Amino acid sequence: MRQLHQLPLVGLLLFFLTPSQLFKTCEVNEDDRFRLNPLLSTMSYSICTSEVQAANVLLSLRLVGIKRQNLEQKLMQEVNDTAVRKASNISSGQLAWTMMALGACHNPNETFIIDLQLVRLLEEKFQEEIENMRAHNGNPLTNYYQLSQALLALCLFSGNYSVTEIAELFTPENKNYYFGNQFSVDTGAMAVLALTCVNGSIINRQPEDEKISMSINNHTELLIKKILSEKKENGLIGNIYSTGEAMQALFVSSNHYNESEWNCQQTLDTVLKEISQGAFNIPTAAAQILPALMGKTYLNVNKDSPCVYTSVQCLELNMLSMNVKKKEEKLASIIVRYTKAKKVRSLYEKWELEQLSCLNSWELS
Ligand code: B12
Repeated sequence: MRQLHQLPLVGLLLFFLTPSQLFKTCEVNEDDRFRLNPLLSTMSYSICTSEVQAANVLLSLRLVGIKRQNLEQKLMQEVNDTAVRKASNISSGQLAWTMMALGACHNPNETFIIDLQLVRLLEEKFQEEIENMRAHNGNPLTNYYQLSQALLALCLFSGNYSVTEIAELFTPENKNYYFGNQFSVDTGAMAVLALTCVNGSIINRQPEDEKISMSINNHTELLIKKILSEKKENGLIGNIYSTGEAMQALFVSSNHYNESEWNCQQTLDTVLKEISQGAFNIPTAAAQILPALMGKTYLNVNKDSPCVYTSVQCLELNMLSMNVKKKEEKLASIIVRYTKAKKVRSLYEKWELEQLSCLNSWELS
């Protein structure tokens, strides 16, 4: 008999309160945020060529709360279109990404909601992956990264899946975590995120559930060990492109390793250096590293919470201006506008400080 599980809101709440699932993040500090500009440029200025890329970038921007009105609108249209017209024809991971991008948070003026039809479709695609594994020597239709994405989205959007089946499928020994003989850090990290969500959703804690939960917990612990064993001397985990998702996995499972095993700050510093050297010139790669640098994970996807936008004047200003002169002109004109608006005096003072620190950091770099 298939054991079905859903994630009600209460479950989500408990999940964040359960002491065994400790979240510990680190993030780029405010003064260094301008160093993320190249990522935003890559995401902003490249024309999205694929649905996956659009969903990836939209998800990333919404998770970290960076509002780019035109870009977000365009991406929203593109991803919405995928959900409405192409959902049946895309892969399990593509559908998961699409749903997560649309459901990352909620804007009052948006009409799109993750409807039950999409969730049911993803359940079907997930089952097709599993059936393919049964029929074809353990090989899914796509790969384990996508299987994990699908599970994560199902968990986040209260889809049905069998926790018993999950505990069997996601054992760390599974060959699908490897390409050749190499452990895929990206795949392991995505699985950790999915398993962490699933484990948080097991709320009944009947003896049977308890056993499954422990087994999933063990898988997570072993996967985290494998991920950490791929840590390089400079702090990267796997390679530069897998580091963001590995960081997310480590954020959500800090109960599975000791503080001495991972120096988050060292990883951040190395990634920032790589960014300045142009490592992330593909939108998907930029989109995959950004959330972790802002202390966010894919588990922060929450269709019921309003989208919160961070102050990014500093980033915007740096991007819009090609040199200090232009920057000063822009600053002056904005200051005039702000000075006129006396009502927002305190806001203005805060903003002015941000601009000054922005200019300083630009000039120092
Ligand atoms: C699964 C996977 C593969 C599988 C893909 C086939 C399969 N069995 O599904 C295999 C093992 C064949 C593979 C091969 C390679 N991969 Co690969 N792969 C992944 C992985 C883990 C998941 C991709 C996925 O399914 N995404 C989710 C779905 C929804 O998105 P998608 O866009 O539809 O996914 C497709 C593309 O990503 C494509 N693909 C996979 N790898 C690559 C690499 C490049 C350069 C391109 C253009 C496309 C591509 O295959 C996916 C399935 O159709 C990602 C990890 C990640 N963080 O994205 C790495 C990743 C995308 N791969 C990477 C690399 C480097 C490679 C190889 C160059 C490795 C090598 N040295 O041979 C080759 C190149 C393949 C190519 N098409 O040119 C890098 C890309 C780095 C970058 N510059 O952005 C990633 C990010 C891993 C990493 N951390 O280094 N890969």
